[in-house]
Amino acid sequence: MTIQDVKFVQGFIRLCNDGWLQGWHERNGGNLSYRIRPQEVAEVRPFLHEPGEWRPIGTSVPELSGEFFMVTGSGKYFQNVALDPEDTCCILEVDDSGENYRIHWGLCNGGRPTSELPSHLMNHEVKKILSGGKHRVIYHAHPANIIALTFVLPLSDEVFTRELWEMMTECPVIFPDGVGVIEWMVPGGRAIAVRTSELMKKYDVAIWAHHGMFASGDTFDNTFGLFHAVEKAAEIMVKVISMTGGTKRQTIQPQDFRDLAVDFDLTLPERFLYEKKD
Ligand code: 2HA
Ligand code: ZN
Repeated sequence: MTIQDVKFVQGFIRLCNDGWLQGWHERNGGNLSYRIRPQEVAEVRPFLHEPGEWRPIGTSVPELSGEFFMVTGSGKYFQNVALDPEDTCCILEVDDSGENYRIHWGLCNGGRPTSELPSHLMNHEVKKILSGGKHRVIYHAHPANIIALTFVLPLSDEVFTRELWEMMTECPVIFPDGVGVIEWMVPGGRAIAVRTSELMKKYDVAIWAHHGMFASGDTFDNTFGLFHAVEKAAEIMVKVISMTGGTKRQTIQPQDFRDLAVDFDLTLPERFLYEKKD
């Protein structure tokens, strides 16, 4: 038996490879983290080694004290994760204060966890609390169509949510809470982590203008599926704008969304169902 026989490790690797195959991970773009269940920590325990030094996370996540995470490494390529998980990923532990981490497995040729570790862990902290412990996956990638839209649409949660919902009937079913958008910020630090985790209190998706997207979910499948649905809706929007300059001949109307909400037992916030001027 190897660590790759453990189910969550397989799910982690599969998501990385699926994201690579979608074209969302040029070079070392994107990162993934998974909050490991206690019984899963026990499953991988035989493969863990003496932990490394405690190092600062760069922010404070006291609700995650003592938790173990599997995360991708800084500068590592998603296309290589399936080929060599032990070089490209690591398993780390958060200390009691929630301010430091140490590595128990992986990054066997050196390196550090993802440069977006502060954003990942702050998002995990928010989602762990709000989902009652259900959410375990935080995924960041650079999907081209959603990035393209951040040059064209106003950077507002209402506009992005409404336009994406209109592109595919299933969208409001898949992300009924909508999506959040952040103006361009320097990546990798605490400031963008704080802004993103604020949005994660309301949404499962946060879009970083001219950079990419974060999604949170309970399972690898649901998190990837959510990400995929948002990016596909963005792709349709890009095609519509490319064909027409943005004028739709017909679309899904606010009352259509209200009818959908009744039949699908959804709560769709009215602030996304505004009347359009044209
Ligand atoms: O290169 O995606 O945001 C990794 C990243 C940083
Ligand atoms: Zn990025």
